[in-house]
Amino acid sequence: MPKAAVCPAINEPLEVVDVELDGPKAGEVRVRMGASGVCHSDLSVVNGTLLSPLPAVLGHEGAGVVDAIGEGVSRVKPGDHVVLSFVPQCGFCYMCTHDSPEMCETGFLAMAMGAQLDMTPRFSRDGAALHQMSALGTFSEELVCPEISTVKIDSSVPFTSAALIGCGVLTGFGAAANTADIAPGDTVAVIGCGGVGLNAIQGAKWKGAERIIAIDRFDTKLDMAKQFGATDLVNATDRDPVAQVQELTAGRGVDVSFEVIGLKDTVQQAFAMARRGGQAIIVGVPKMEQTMEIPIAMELLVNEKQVRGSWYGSSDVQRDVPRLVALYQDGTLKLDELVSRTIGLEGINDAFRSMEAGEVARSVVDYGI
Ligand code: COD
Ligand code: ZN
Ligand code: ZN
Repeated sequence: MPKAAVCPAINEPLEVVDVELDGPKAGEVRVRMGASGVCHSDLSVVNGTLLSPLPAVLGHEGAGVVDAIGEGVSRVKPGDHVVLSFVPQCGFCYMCTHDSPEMCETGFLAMAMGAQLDMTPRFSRDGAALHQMSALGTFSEELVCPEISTVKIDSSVPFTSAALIGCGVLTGFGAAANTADIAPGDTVAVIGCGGVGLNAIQGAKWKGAERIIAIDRFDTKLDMAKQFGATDLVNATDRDPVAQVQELTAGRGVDVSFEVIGLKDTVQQAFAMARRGGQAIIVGVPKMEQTMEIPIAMELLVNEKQVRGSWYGSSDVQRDVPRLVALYQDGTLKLDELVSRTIGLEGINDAFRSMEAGEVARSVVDYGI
């Protein structure tokens, strides 16, 4: 019986309890978890910003070792180390075959249902089904997930660092590397330097951006942004960040801006600080009812500005996870530095508090295997 952190209902603290886990069915694998990052979207499920069926085992950013496989599984075998993808990518649906596996139709259904591809979850408690966030539920010592949610990695990568690839790194790095059109020498701005924003900075640097303007409310986050490649630091609480960016760019604005928080105000700021012909890439997800205002004549037409959403960093996980692991191994990609603290499952509620207080890039649950 694995121990897991269960979210019983919106606005309730997570409960760490023993849960039942069924074995893997056809096309599924059982993974003994090595580590799980605590991401802002886990908190968004708890506070109701992100709708996900409850009660559920939360957690969607993890890595571990395969310990059993269901019928027909060929991608991985027991003993393999894997990073888990929070979007199952089938490779066959319309979106997967149109260069958009991050929007896999098969995967989205399972995610929306908080279940496996057959729409049933494998966790239960006292006989009642428990949903699995993103078809995973990485806040559990063990889980069962679709084979297509796993990507095999080199066993030399520590689980606490590998785990972060599964959400924060793919989302942030991919927004810059895959979604945005960044050319060598460009100037970019990243609004929000949490675990995901720091990876957008790393991705922009990898694409050859020359100036990277980091924007946050906390100087502690800006100091981290500098370590990750930012060249200019803007504290948004001092003065209007758009005005500060205009001053840093001779009044022109940036080639590409990233919003990595999920607030209407900062989405508007990202759009305003993009130069004529520039791009605003929206990574954060605001509340469902939020809309954005765009002056059509001046901004869309005359200024030819683009605004583009980036879901899961437009990632193809089978292509991008091995690329990120290689960049980590050659020292280009910082992962260890993203781990601010390691905790046990019982520390998750406090990890949410420290995330909101701006104390950490990432808290990571270390299962100690
Ligand atoms: N101005 C400047 N900075 C701000 C402001 C503001 N008004 N408000 C907050 N910030 C800073 C905070 O100080 C913090 O440093 C940062 O913004 C947010 O960081 P975290 O660590 O709280 O959040 P992340 O990096 O873990 O997650 C950010 C996301 C944008 C990914 C997340 O919040 C979100 O919207 N997730 C949904 C998008 C998505 O892809 N979800 C799928 C699974 S994550
Ligand atoms: Zn996440
Ligand atoms: Zn698909």
